[in-house]
Amino acid sequence: MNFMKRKISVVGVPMWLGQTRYGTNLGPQGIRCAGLMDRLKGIGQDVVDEGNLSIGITGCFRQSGENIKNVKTLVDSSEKLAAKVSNIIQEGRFPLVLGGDHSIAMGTLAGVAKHYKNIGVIWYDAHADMNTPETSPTGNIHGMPLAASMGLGHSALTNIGGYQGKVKPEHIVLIGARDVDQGEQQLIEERNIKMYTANDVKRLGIEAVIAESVRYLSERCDGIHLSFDVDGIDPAEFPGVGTPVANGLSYKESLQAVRLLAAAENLISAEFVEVNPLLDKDDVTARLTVNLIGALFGETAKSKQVQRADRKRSAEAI
Ligand code: Z70
Ligand code: MN
Ligand code: MN
Ligand code: MN
Repeated sequence: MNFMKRKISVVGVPMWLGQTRYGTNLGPQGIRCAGLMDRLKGIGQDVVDEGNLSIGITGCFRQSGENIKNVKTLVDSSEKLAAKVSNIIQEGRFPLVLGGDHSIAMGTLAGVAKHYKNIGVIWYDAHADMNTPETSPTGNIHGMPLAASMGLGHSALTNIGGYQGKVKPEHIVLIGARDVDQGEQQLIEERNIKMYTANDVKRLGIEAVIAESVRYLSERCDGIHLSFDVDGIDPAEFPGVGTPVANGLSYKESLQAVRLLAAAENLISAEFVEVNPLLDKDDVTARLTVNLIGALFGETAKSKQVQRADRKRSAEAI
């Protein structure tokens, strides 16, 4: 067996107020309806669905004069998620968080980092999500979670979980970046943050990039969190996203990436974010996201075939 057996707890976060397009709140249900639980059970993983977090639904956008939207709702839900994720780890289980827009990463990381001194983060994304209200072109919090988790930006965000500095800049690897704002680029250079742009991945190959990233983080960290924003993948293949950026990573490369991570013993948590079923075409983004999650937990092309045959047989038996 070349993948880890894990005790997985799924938690959905129907959040969309980290940006302004309604629909990422439907992401967790979209992913579930595409068959997530059956697929994970089908490969023998111990998995429970803990349902969706109940989160604030009122968004009134700019509540203050500052360049940041929906702070209060975002902080409240992040606190809930942090507590939930922390409990899951306390129980010896692996948190698999379904977004929701990427602002939810602030809560996930606050919950995970309570249990690890030095967490490593793989940030698979077209974006760097390292803005602060000073540098953000939009005021959208889904462009800020990595900065906030490093302790930079609005104090309401940096203090989520009751402590600052969940992640150190030298413990982050960005993969797939291709739409990085000026202030983010400056931060990446100043703090010497490791980044593989989408072009770097094409040049080096995804196998080498993942191997290098895992080696880099394993040398420095006591666990690795995967934060997978599906807009890292090219919008021609993953249309169901709110902020599409051309020239992305391919689905095939991404599947290979998660397959390689399936064997990583020090993978401690994961989240899949930014699936927007309202912008999707025939649920392709949700369905392929389930393939990615399946592969992260050990599903192979062969095991998928076997499962499909099993499902067909049991359907015929009814
Ligand atoms: C831009 C901003 C972003 C995700 C888009 C976009 C940020 N840099 N993040 N999609 N996940 O508004 O800060
Ligand atoms: Mn993102
Ligand atoms: Mn993104
Ligand atoms: Mn931009």
